[in-house]
Amino acid sequence: MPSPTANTSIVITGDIREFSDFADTVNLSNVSPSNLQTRMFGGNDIVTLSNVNLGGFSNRVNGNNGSDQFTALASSQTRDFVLGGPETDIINLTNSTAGADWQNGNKGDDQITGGNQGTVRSILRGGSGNDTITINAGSTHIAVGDFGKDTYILNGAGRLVLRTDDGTEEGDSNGLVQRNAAQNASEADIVTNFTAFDKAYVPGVADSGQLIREQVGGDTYLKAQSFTNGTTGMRYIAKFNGITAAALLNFINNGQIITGDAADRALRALTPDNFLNDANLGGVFD
Ligand SMILES: [Ca+2]
Ligand SMILES: [Ca+2]
Ligand SMILES: [Ca+2]
Ligand SMILES: [Ca+2]
Repeated sequence: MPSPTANTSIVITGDIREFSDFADTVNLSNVSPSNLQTRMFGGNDIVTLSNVNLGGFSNRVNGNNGSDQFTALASSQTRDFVLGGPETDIINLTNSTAGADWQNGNKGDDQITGGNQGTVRSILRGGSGNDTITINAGSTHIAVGDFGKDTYILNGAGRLVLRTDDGTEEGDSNGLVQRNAAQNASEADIVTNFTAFDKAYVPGVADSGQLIREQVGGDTYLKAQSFTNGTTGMRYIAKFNGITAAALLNFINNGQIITGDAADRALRALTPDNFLNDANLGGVFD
């Protein structure tokens, strides 16, 4: 039951706060406590997260329907759990300096940007749709595009989980997210600025011997035609912009493109409960 009044929330139970179906503009620092599970409901909401650190995830907020925008206050030190919900959302926590945030765009073509910090990684997920995930310079984060044609912009250091036919379906607040790799080159994810500081995990592929490289111009597609769930036929895992096939082979040989059990474990570790309990996720992304 949404609040009947824009920019105003009601607490439904002891743990759930609900704003209105209108376009709310809110600063969660002005509501107390700010760590209730907060639903923004319909409308194009503009949400500034609270900078009050209450332990655990200090902001837990879902934009729900509408094209919603989420930002943090300057130098915010909170851990946050932000879901865009359906439609085109922007979750830009550049102002946050703590990291260890969970940012998931869910359905729609979303823009996800992680906090500016040195070593504590956030999880930046696109959900379904064609999402853009940005890691700012000087930061390191885990980036998961999920289904759709996603673009990874690696100005900092990334730990990418690329989608393949790995036989799993990751649930989110809006239901299942399909993970299959692309059948056509034009539908493949795009990775930009992949360097010696980045790693990419390829779950659902048994070993690096299954990986195929196809250079087109100055860019190289990473492909496979055999997957652990039994899928056969060529699939496009991602396009690495500005990377030659020889350079991509070097990344594979250097252990920066990770397949097999290590990649599957990394994907499976990405649950909110795991992450809340251990922001380092047992070190599977080191
Ligand atoms: Ca909304
Ligand atoms: Ca939304
Ligand atoms: Ca999305
Ligand atoms: Ca996506």
